[in-house]
Amino acid sequence: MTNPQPKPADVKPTFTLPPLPWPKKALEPHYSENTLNYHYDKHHKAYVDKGNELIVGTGLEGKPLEEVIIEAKKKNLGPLFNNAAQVYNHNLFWESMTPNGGGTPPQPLLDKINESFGSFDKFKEQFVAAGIGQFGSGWVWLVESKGKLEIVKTGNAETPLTDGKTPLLVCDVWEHAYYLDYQNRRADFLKTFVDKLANYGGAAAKLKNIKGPKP
Ligand code: MN3
Repeated sequence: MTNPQPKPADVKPTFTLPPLPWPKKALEPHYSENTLNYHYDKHHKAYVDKGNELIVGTGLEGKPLEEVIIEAKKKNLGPLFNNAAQVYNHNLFWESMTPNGGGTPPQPLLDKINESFGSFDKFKEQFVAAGIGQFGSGWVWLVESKGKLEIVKTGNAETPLTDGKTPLLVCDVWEHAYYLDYQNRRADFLKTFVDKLANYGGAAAKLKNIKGPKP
């Protein structure tokens, strides 16, 4: 343990750990409180704390999270980018799951999924396959880009935000995300995610919120 530097009371940290959107047991049996005790309390919090350490002196202190991520990438601040992006990615991951998740996506998301992937079943197959195909640590995303939906996979902390795409839904495929509940069975975790955990209502709301010309 290192002693934290005293901070002036009026300086708010740039990165904060937002509360989970549901009680820790709410996703059981598909995603356990035990996993969240590590994944949220330890892993996610560590990215918040490390990000707040690394941002000092960069001129990005106090900027919105998305801006820090994009600027850190542009300026080649690798460690700051990694921690800031991991804060964002985990925030979105918690929002991407909900008790009694899965089911059929509400409109207008369902129409866009059908248009972009052929059918909801094909979307789920492609999303699971992308997550299985991400070698090592990373993320699988449903994003909006130029009026279309896409499935994107990224390695480590990488996020489609830096490519100008709007994330709607994300699944964490780092081993720490699923190992306690699923051990090495990443495919089972991904199938459970799309069928039982995914917050399609939340993704539909994010799609509706996209600014700019509607396709
Ligand atoms: Mn994680």
